[in-house]
Amino acid sequence: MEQTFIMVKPDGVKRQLIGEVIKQYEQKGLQLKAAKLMVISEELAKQHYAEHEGKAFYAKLITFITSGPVFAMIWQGENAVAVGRKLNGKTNHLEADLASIRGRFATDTSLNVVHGSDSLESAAREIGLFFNKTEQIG
Ligand SMILES: Nc1nc2c(ncn2[C@@H]2O[C@H](COP(=O)(O)OP(=O)(O)O)[C@@H](O)[C@H]2O)c(=O)[nH]1
Ligand SMILES: [Mg+2]
Repeated sequence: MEQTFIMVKPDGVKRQLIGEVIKQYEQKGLQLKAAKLMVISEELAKQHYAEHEGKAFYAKLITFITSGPVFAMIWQGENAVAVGRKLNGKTNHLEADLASIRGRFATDTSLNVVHGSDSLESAAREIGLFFNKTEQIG
């Protein structure tokens, strides 16, 4: 069993897509292990997106991800990391499969509705950044 960190980004929360995202993950058979609505601090945003520091879109990304509430979640299941990437769709909304969350709802590569961990290592790191042990269902 794997766990992955999935987050509805500020654009998705504003557009009332939390329920839609949860529905996709539930219908694909993953189990919800933790969830919370929160505003990301600049410090947490920089830790979460440390790999992108120095890139052209970095400043815009930090501003965007801290611009309003996000809905952070842990989902568990077989191949949860790969399933999450597939359900979310490709980063660039023009390349995302039209059946994926980004393919259906993203309007821009920056405003792409959801985040999903890209590996088991990232998932463990991101889960640790966002959730205490007491917030997770065992
Ligand atoms: N404007 C812009 N934003 C980008 C670009 N690449 C990535 N981003 C943003 O930065 C986030 C993190 O990038 P990345 O880890 O590569 O993509 P992800 O793992 O699919 O979310 C993406 O989800 C986008 O919100 C880009 O080329 N242009
Ligand atoms: Mg990524």
